[in-house]
Amino acid sequence: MMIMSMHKKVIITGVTGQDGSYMADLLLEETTYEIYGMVRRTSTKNYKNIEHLLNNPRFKTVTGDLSDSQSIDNLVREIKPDYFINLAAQSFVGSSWQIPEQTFDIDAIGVIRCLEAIRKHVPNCRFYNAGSSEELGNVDYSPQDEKHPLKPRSPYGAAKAAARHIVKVYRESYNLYAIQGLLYNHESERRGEEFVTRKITKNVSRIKKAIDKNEKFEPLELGNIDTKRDWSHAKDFVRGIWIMLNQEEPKEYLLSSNETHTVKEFIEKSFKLAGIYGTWKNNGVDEKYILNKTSNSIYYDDQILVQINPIFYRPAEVDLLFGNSQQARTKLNWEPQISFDHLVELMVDNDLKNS
Ligand code: NDP
Ligand code: GDR
Repeated sequence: MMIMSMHKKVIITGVTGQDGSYMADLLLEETTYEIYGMVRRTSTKNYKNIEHLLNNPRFKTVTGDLSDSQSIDNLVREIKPDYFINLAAQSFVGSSWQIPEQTFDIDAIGVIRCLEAIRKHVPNCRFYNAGSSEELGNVDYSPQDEKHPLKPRSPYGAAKAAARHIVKVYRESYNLYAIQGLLYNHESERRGEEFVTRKITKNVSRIKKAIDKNEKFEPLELGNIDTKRDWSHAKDFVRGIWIMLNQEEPKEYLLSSNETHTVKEFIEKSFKLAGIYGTWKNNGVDEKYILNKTSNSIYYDDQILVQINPIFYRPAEVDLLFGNSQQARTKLNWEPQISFDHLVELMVDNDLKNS
């Protein structure tokens, strides 16, 4: 494969995912660069998030896998990218206890594979790796800033923390522009359906449809709903990543909304936006969100909207994440545009319309 171009070239891994697809959208809109979206071989294509890009002449899919160093090396050698944005990962914290080796292989060793290819073939390429507030784990103080120690609580968090160290080692050893942002939770209409926000909004839509038709419905089942997260919209965060990658010096920043909310709050807001009102009863594993009684349906009596299923509990939980992104706001002139309330609204509306 011989690739000649006047335009700068960007490799985005994880392009079929939430952040990768928004990053491709952003760069196609705001730059003239050529985007190489790395996809991995799957039996059934999962191009839902990038379908709208497939006819764009500046967007190409290329095949590679973070578990395969040869594939990464080949892509970097052939494309000679100006930017390499690594958004691919085993990104689900809950699964990282079931597949710890695979999680570490992709989320930590995979980063070495990218860095090695860059060091060898394109040392001037700017590299971004997706870091996470999960690296901070059971936090020492709130809100957390860039100085907070790494205290991961999951194989996923440990892998991302290891990646942070290796990115720093390569930056300092080989003088690479290699950084790992520290990003708090970000969600969207493209969020994977197993993450709690999307799981909630999809199920609110399912329950809303049943209620409208006077049909019985199964409750939404969740794990620990008292945990607190600092949620933003993914579109705001890919913009932050791009600004971070285009500074004079390679410096790492924390991106967050600077607010924290419980999973319970997310549940209540989502149901309310669909016109469904409930009341919490009991505590812990017996806690339930019960549909408020109205006069117009037999099924409206004691219908459970949400209940706890301990299979969704994690072996170790991160109870509270609450970021302080003041550095990014001051030095990068970055700020999220989409509020928590607006995020929930966008996600609920989208699922009510499309699922
Ligand atoms: P998604 O789960 O939506 O996307 C993950 C992407 O990685 C998918 O495109 C997936 O491909 C790809 N992928 C998984 N394994 C491999 C592999 N072995 N080789 C190549 N590609 C692979 O994640 P997000 O978009 O939400 O997150 C992007 C990055 O940011 C991840 O690294 C995540 O850990 C990190 N992060 C995310 C946060 C968030 O709140 N969203 C917060 C902090 C960090 P496929 O479609 O084939 O499965
Ligand atoms: P998180 O996101 O672990 O913060 O990782 P997730 O949405 O999975 O969980 C958030 C919180 O909700 C609790 N929870 C449940 N979670 C899921 N998925 N399913 C449930 O049924 C459920 N019930 C309760 C969880 O225990 C947790 O406390 C996300 C990912 O995007 C990572 O890749 C990223 O690095 C971090 O955010 C920052």
